[in-house]
Amino acid sequence: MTAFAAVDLGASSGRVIRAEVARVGGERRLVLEEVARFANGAVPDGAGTLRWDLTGLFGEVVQGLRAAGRRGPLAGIGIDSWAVDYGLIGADGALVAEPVAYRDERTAPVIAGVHSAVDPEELYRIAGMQHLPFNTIYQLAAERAAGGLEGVERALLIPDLLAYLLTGVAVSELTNASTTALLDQRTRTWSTDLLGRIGVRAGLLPDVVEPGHVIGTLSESVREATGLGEVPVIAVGSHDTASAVAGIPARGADFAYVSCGTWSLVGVELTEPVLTEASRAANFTNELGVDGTVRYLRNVMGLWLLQESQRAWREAGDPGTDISTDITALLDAAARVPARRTLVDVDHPDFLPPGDMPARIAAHARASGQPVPATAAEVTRCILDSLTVAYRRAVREATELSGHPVRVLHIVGGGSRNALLCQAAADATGLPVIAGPDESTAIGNVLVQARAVGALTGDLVALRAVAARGLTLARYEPDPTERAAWAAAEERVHGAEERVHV
Ligand code: LRH
Repeated sequence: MTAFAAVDLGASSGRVIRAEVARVGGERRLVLEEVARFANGAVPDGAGTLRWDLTGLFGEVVQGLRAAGRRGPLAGIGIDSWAVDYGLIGADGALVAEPVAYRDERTAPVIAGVHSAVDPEELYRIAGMQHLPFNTIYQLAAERAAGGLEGVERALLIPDLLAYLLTGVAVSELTNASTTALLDQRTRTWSTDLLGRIGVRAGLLPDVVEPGHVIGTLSESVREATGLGEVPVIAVGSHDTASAVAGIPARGADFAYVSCGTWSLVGVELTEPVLTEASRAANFTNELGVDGTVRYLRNVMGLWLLQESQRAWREAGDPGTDISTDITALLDAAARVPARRTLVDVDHPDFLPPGDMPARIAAHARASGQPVPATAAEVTRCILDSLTVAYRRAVREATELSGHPVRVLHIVGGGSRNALLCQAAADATGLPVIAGPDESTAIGNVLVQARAVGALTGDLVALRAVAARGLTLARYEPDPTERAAWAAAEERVHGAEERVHV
């Protein structure tokens, strides 16, 4: 038996999972145990900038590793988190400030300037990223414009930053590096050309390493704080979506996926990027994955809309909406609301920053002449139906633009437990949905570590087969009588798009 710790940080919570590669009846399988869970969230600092409490998160990670180590020795530690954000390291080797969070609006004034230095068509041909206002290229341009890069030694993406704090070694892990829009898809390394054009010195970002690379071992102070020995910190698919997709229990290649958490990442897995103008226009991204794979997907706004709605209801403390804090009761009530009554374009930029989502949804409903969702259940139904429309559209366009055949839709992550959403996704796409596991990110993280130290062998298909053993997955068959209604719903949302001005 060999055990690993997977540190998985999401935008709303983080966890440390201890995973054993065990032998059960002559077969290898993974046995996971969550040893620590803690809240996360971006909060405005005194100057109104949204920041992550990285120092607090690091403390939680250290405590989580301590808890993992108490249960027995560890053969590796792997870290994954949300993409695009970074922390800056000064000449003294310490963090300059808590990292700015991607929902902060600091990039708005610099995007046009970046696009005049590199036009978006050329940028896509080099880096292959969906245009998102928070891509690291814009964040670094904003940072530089504000003088924030002066005297800075390194910029480290969040998992690389945590690995640095654990080991003292600075690297840039490939999968997450690809989300910066500063990586050249052809060479799979930093584009010094792009960095130069936004005025960022090439050495700011450390050398790129592949998932499976051993970054270093725990520093002495971390060994003391965790009670662990010289455990290697191993680069995994450090972009959480890379690990989530590596952990999908797929049997072959002909699948689409929704990695469903704060975001919904919807697409297919390819062996080559699609860098065409049609793909750029459709806003599809080519994130790099484990073993040379490409995640060809669209970022769909995801359960963020529901998470923020729940926050608004909690803060309002309205007793009439008290089911809103109990997710099971809320989803039950939403299931009783008639389907597709009100639909919004979940990817509208209005929904990106934190704030009062029920009010923003109401404004969109009003502006497009639809019934305004009045109760928490109605708002929830509107969000889930609108997400389903976005899934239908993204799956269809991903297969059309890539030519990749798809036979089944895997839904992984926390949203895979949402039966209403999974059934709707099956009905809307016409594909059978296999739902689960919800901890596929931790699974993908561990698979890469286990192979790096020789506890598992084989390609991604073989690794996924190990992870799939012993899992109980739900299956949702598409109801063909629902298909036309979803097609009409998609038409309604995207036909109505131009008319919505709020
Ligand atoms: C999901 C995710 C997604 C990114 C976003 C910033 O957690 O990593 O893939 O685009 O966060």
